[in-house]
Amino acid sequence: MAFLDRSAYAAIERRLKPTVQAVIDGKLVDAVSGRTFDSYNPANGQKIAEIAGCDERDVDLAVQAAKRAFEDKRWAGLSPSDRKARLQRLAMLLEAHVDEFAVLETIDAGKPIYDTARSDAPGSVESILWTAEAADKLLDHMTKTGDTNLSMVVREPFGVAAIIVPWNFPLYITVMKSMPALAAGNSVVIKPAQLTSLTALKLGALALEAGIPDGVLNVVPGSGSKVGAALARHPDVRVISFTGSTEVGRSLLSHSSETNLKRVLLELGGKCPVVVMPDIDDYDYVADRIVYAAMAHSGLNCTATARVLIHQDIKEKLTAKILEKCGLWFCGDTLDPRNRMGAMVSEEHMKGVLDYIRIGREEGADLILGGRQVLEETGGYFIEPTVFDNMQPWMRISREEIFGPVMGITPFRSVDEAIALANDTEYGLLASVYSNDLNTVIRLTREICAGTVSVNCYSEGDCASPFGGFKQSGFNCKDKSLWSIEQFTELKSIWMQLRG
Ligand code: TAP
Repeated sequence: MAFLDRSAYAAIERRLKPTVQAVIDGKLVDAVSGRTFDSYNPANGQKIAEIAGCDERDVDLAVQAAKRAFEDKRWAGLSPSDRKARLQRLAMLLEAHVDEFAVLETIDAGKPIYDTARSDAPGSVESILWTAEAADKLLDHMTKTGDTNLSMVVREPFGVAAIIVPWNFPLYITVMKSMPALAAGNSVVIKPAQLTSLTALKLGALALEAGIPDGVLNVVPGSGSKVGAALARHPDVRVISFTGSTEVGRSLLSHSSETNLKRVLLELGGKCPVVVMPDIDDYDYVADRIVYAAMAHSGLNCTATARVLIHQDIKEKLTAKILEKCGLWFCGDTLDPRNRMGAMVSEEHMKGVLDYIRIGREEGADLILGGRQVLEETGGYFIEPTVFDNMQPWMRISREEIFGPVMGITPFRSVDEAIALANDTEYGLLASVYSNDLNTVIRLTREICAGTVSVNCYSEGDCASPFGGFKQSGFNCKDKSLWSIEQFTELKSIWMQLRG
């Protein structure tokens, strides 16, 4: 794709008028309490907006609006092709503002425009279009019966769906989770991460323009402990879809079990491995992909391949290439598309990542690149690309999700050992394997325990590929694909007696 230049993005930033109110029942509204919270640009520490600081009362208003909208069928009662047309209109509006969304995401989340203009914003347009197109392609079923019966199996929407979004892909995850819920006929209440609420709020405002009926798509900004927990406890929320930490995922399950047994769809963390076999021939390509997989989105990615497992025979040669490729990933002005690395989302998160780097050194891993905060003079929270060698599987930097631009290299000697190392984790979100040997590839892809395995590339697949984790990386949840729509429905059997 072609980027604009830095000055064009800066001009867009100057023109931005962020939506800062909640979107409830078709209106932009202040929080009932009148409270606001501040949003900062993590790349320079400057305040960019004061956002409605919602709490339980706003959640209740949004859920009641969503429930009314569901029950009077202003959305669920439309034909699927009508829902499709309105979602397509929303995608077209987003596309018309795609550069504004990219810039807004960049200043709100600290993500480089290199990521937001190339991936987050256009990827969100693509995701809405794909899901909209699928809305009228889903089929209900009939089962075989004798002549005197008719048996239909139909999918029904739940009603009110809550969508809780993390700060690393604020727009894309909002879209990836809420559009399938809407395509299936549910009404949604979206809670963005407090650190990064602006693109979800802008999307909520655009949805009104697109003809999504009032109350069908609500956005309630505020803290996880107030807004998120209130959604998880609310008796009229029937399904909740969440991406974020394992700890909060667990708490949502507890809230569900203590209240109305709402369905809980969880996409949690990852500590993703890449396995490189000694038969690879293109070291340049493989090193380039490994570094991309670890450093894209500044490493703030649940599918970042932070555990790099390399066959002992090629470790030295490939490690040298990896270090060379890391040289292309420098931190800098996030509105300049030449910079591929952005800032950590907050000072607190940056300190957490730096802590892990210290722990890795204390545990005895060899720090062979980076490891420091950089560009302190900007007021931003930048960490340079960081590589550890000889990371052992017992080390905390190998077992825990760091969520930053940090990769660790671990050698192995056999396919068995590679599989054991790859699976030596409580996570199972994504793995990548590199080999030219078909038998080895098949064995690795089948035996590594992960929701997605990419071969000779780093990829989460396209919109048609289901995305979700195994083990503690996920629970009940497949984002993207037709399954993402189905999971926002319940199967109903209708059995009829006919006159013989
Ligand atoms: P979480 O704390 O899990 O936050 C994710 C979302 O849940 C945010 O909207 C958050 O709200 C909300 N939330 C927080 N506490 C809640 C509660 N008690 N009830 C309901 N909702 C609640 O993740 P984080 O702070 O963004 O990041 C922590 C770690 O999670 C990261 O270091 C990383 O390991 C992991 N993480 C994983 C992913 C993916 S893609 N799997 C994405 C982000 C983070 P507020 O933040 O507004 O309070």
